[in-house]
Amino acid sequence: MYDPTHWPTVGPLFQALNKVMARSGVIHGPVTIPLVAVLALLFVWILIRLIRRRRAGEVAPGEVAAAAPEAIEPEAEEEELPEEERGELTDEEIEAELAGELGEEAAEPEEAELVEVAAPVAPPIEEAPPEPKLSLFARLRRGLSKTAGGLVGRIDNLVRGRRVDRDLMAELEEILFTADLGPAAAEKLLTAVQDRVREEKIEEAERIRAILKDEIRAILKPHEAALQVSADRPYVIMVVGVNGVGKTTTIGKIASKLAKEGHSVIFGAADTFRAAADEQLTIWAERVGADIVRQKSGADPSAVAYDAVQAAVNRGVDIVIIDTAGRLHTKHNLMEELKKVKRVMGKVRPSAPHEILLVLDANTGQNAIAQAQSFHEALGLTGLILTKLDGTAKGGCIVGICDELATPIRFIGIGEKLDDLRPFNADDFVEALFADEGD
Ligand SMILES: Nc1nc2c(ncn2[C@@H]2O[C@H](COP(=O)(O)OP(=O)(O)OP(=O)(O)O)[C@@H](O)[C@H]2O)c(=O)[nH]1
Ligand SMILES: [Mg+2]
Repeated sequence: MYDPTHWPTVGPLFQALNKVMARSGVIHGPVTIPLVAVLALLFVWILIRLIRRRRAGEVAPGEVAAAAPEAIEPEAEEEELPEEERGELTDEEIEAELAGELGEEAAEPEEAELVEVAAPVAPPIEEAPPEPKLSLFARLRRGLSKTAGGLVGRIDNLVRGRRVDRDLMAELEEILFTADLGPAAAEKLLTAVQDRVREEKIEEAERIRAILKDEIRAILKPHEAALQVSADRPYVIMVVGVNGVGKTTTIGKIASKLAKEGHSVIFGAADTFRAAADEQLTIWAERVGADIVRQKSGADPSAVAYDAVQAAVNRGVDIVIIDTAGRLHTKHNLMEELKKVKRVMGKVRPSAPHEILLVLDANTGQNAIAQAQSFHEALGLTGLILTKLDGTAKGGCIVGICDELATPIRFIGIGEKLDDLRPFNADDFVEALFADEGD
């Protein structure tokens, strides 16, 4: 039997425990000692774990004693606690503490904010590295390949391995007059070939190719004249042309170039005729970081143009570009409307518009010459832009246009991307047009 008198030296706690055990009659004798020892060890083990966790920052100071008995599943209990009861630390304090512990890593949210602020509002304009000369030429060549198929390709087929004779000259005449050059330019080129053949007594037909190349270069060369923005402010550019030739797209591309040169730009959405025309221009304004003046659909285009120039004056903007609705050059009233747009801008600034650019679609072929003549008569063009030279067999019309009009060619369009609008360079153009298949 268990005898409590055997344990006179133990403390009052053990004595009380012994009494309870003895009365219960369930546990007898020395079993009590190991049981107490196991409980004590368990208590010490829990205590050590809590201390370790506290050092690791998992338990708030002051929680150790209270947590000890239930500390076996502390994490589960923490999750169940409502947000406001989860310790004394607020979210800000936790962040501050993390910042202290993690050092630089804790600065991450601030960095993210900075990136957001610095990010451009509009999609970035691609900053492609400058293309090497060869690649630029290759792209123009690729763009003109169909043109070459139309004019130069036919000449190549004609002269290959043949001698100059009456038949050959008749076939050459037919090619030149059906190649979108326009009758005047075709006549001029034919006469030049006949003269050189006679003077130099040329017998090999293949030499005709070089003669034509020289003659075409001579026609195009005087038309090289890049767009130069003078010091007069605001510098006003008005863009005109028939429907769908690429006016609005070209305005976006020009504005992008000017903005990159450091000029501020404002658009005048004077195409109030076509639904969604101003939205198209607004998208470009966002892309290139330009301002835009627009009015409701159907408004008087000359009023929009007037407002745009006036806004540029008020805001000190460098360049105004006026987009106009596409129109057939044969429609008298629509051409009169354009004259009015031009006139009212002169009321804000007598020198405005400084540039009146006609956009021509190279696919139009010979009709581009008639368009250029009509727009020039009505407005007095200062420059031409020939778009869509990529993938057309009718690019030869550029020769006819240059032969008929003294107007310079400011740009050529060889695709839909931003950098597909290029200043016109006669040498590059002729080289690309006459490049051999393997080039
Ligand atoms: N392939 C090719 N497409 C072009 C070029 N320039 C413009 N375009 C495309 O031609 C289409 C018509 O362009 P817009 O700028 O809307 O023409 P627009 O003259 O303003 O048309 P309207 O305002 O309706 O008279 C668009 O799909 C342009 O992307 C070019 O050089 N090459
Ligand atoms: Mg347009």
